[in-house]
Amino acid sequence: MRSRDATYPRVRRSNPSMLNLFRKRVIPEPAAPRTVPAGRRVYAIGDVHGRLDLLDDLIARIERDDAARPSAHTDWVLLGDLVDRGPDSAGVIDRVIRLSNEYPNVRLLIGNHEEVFLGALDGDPESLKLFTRIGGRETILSYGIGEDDYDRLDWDTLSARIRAAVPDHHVAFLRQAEDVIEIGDYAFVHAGIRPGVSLADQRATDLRWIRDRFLGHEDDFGKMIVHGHTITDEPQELPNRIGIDTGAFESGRLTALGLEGKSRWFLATEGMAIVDDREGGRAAQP
Ligand SMILES: [Mn+2]
Repeated sequence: MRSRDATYPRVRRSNPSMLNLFRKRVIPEPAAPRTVPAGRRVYAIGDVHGRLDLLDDLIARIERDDAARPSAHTDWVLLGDLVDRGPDSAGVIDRVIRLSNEYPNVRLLIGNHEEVFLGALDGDPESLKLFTRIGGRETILSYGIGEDDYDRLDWDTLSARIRAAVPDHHVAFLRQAEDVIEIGDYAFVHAGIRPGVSLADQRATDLRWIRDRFLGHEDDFGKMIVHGHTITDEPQELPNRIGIDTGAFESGRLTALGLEGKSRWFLATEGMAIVDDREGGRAAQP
């Protein structure tokens, strides 16, 4: 889709026919309702960030919601950023793996935090340093490495300890995470997409990290984009995108979007924040 053209000629109010002509071009027609294919139901889950307590709660809510609706083929889409910041990233990955064993269609998108975690697990020193600056400390501790060791070990030793501590099946699970999932008129990504570039041609770095260029874009993207990555107090439901990262790791509010036919609905945990008494409080985004 092309973006709105700022140089488009101004229309004088005295010429209604011209106004209508230009309106057609400039103001999008009301879009047909976005749908998922008949017989399917989708639940997309926002950034979990180590909050196993909230993930358990939300999964139970989704299971009740799904059971209360007519039988359907149900997809679970995790929008990425399972890890970091919250206290139990290892437990969250275990839980999602268990979910994928319980249900046939559980799919994970790779978030920027998984990207950095995988880089650290590959032994890349810069990734490890970045990892520790964006909440990776909590992930490392959740794999049983002690706080004293975390503080004391040099980078090389810490890197080796992390690689030894994270089970192979966790690494394999993260490595099979996807960058884009398309279902009907919806496309699910972690962060967003670059305007003016087709879904097929998007760069991984945009899909996992983009903010302003995507968030500020007001025109249609073709598909309705469902994303996490950028925190808002409430889910953001706009004509061209739906953001469902409600900052669970500190708000206690983990949000899911349900989709079926033309319908959309939100499910969320109640919003019990954990107390964060660490020095400096939470890290800045990302
Ligand atoms: Mn995130």
